[in-house]
Amino acid sequence: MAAERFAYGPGTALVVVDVQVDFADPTGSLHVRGGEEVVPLVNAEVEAATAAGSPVVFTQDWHPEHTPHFAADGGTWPVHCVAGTPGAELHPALVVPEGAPRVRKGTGAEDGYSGFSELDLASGRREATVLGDLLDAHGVRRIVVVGLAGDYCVRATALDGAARGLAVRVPLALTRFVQLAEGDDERAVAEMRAAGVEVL
Ligand code: VGL
Ligand code: ZN
Repeated sequence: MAAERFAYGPGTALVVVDVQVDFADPTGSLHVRGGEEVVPLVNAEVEAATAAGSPVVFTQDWHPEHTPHFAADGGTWPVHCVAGTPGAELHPALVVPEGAPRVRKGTGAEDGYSGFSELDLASGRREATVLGDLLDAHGVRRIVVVGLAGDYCVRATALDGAARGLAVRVPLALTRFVQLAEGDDERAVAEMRAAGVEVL
């Protein structure tokens, strides 16, 4: 794959999705296969973006102990990224520039796959996180979405970004997929491309 680099600058933000211990570390409770491999690559991207004056935003999956998002409470997933626990921390090897904003999602009874919004599973209502306003405040028109996982939070963030009218890029080298079902990676890529996301 071409190691093409996004032309970073103030109008372009780097959104680093959920590079947290539970996803990115082999000891994590919802380890995404190969997640640890993206950490140094994401670090290089953070450095390139920062050097060019791009805002860099970090998202964190940030759940209560009980949520319909977890299998134990009727949902899909093993318990992961419980607010304030070590598993919810950003991966210790991840470079986080001082003052870089963190957007926490899935904090209530929601599926918080997208960095931009949360879906309340009980009411079916979708509510915005601070990410959209934050990017607007910086005059951002383009985003690069990297991190974990390609078939869930990266995909949902990229789709929401495109729906907001942003130009969105997803470099596949900087993500990994959960693959609950075989082919989820290809389906996620196809869905993103169909929505106008540039998947590299
Ligand atoms: C995610 C599954 C459950 C993700 C979050 O960050 O992609 N996946 N919660
Ligand atoms: Zn989650």
